[in-house]
Amino acid sequence: MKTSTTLELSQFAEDVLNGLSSTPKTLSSRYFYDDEGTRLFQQIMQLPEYYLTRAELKIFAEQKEAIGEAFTSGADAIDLVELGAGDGTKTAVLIDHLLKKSVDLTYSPIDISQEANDVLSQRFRSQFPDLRINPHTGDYFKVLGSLKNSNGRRKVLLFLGSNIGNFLQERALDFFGQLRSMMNAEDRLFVGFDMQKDPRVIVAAYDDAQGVTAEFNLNLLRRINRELGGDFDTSKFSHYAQYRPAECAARSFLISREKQTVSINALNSTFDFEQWEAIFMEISQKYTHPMIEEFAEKSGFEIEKEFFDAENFYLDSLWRPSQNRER
Ligand code: AVI
Repeated sequence: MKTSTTLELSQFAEDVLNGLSSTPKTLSSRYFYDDEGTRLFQQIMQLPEYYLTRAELKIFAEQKEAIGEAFTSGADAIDLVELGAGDGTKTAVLIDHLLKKSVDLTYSPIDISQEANDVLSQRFRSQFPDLRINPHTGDYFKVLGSLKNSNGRRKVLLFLGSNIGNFLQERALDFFGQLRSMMNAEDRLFVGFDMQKDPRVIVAAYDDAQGVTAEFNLNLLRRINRELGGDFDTSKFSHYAQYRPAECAARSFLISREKQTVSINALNSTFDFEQWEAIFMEISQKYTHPMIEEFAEKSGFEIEKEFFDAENFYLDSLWRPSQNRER
């Protein structure tokens, strides 16, 4: 890597610079979701190989009664607070059920993207005219900090889609610990976990036959071209997905098919790639039950109730703050 001047860089630019200067090279999957990436992810969720979304939706559809009871047990009113809601399809199933049960309910999606919040709120306003919606745009923890102790109602935090799987283990533990510190004793956390299963099923989910996941990864190179003036030729990279069963971790890479040099104007830099050199793009962690128990315990929670699909492919786990760690 060669950089000639010191520049004032955006967070994206800085992360790309650091990632492509590391050994091995890496790019953060956090940046997958520009408009095109969001569209490709919507397509992934429809793929026959990508079982995660269907499994979680099935849990919601088939167990909404029990989930609703668990959310409301011991509470007169609940505020559903969703961290990174996406298109809200799964949450809509629960909201519909809770409204039909006349539960005193509000819904607060939190997203870093104003546009994502606007689209979702608009959709839910027309789908559920009686629902009170309070969208918040910004960093999860800043928003949650401002919501702590704001009223006497139970907050149920939703973190669905196995989004936690895209965090490295240490960061995931830290994330849960931070959530815990922003919760009151009566609040709950509802987390979606993709479970360990036949490795072939998992690899297929991240290496689909139509190549949509490959495009999803390559789109980050195109995003660098668009936003940072890069000259990646995406035909010179191919997507490679692997699953390591002993670590329960799926990882995606982009492999440089030839020796090449890529330049990125906004970074005033060039980056050399050897033939077959890899860029590490994404981890999608899978879980065993003991791993989930350990997470809950180490971050100050007790598992209250668990909702599996029929195949045990996926788990939505409801956690309450442990009493002995009250802050
Ligand atoms: C958003 N996240 C949970 C997805 C996953 O399964 O790790 C992102 C994804 N990457 C490739 N396909 C889907």
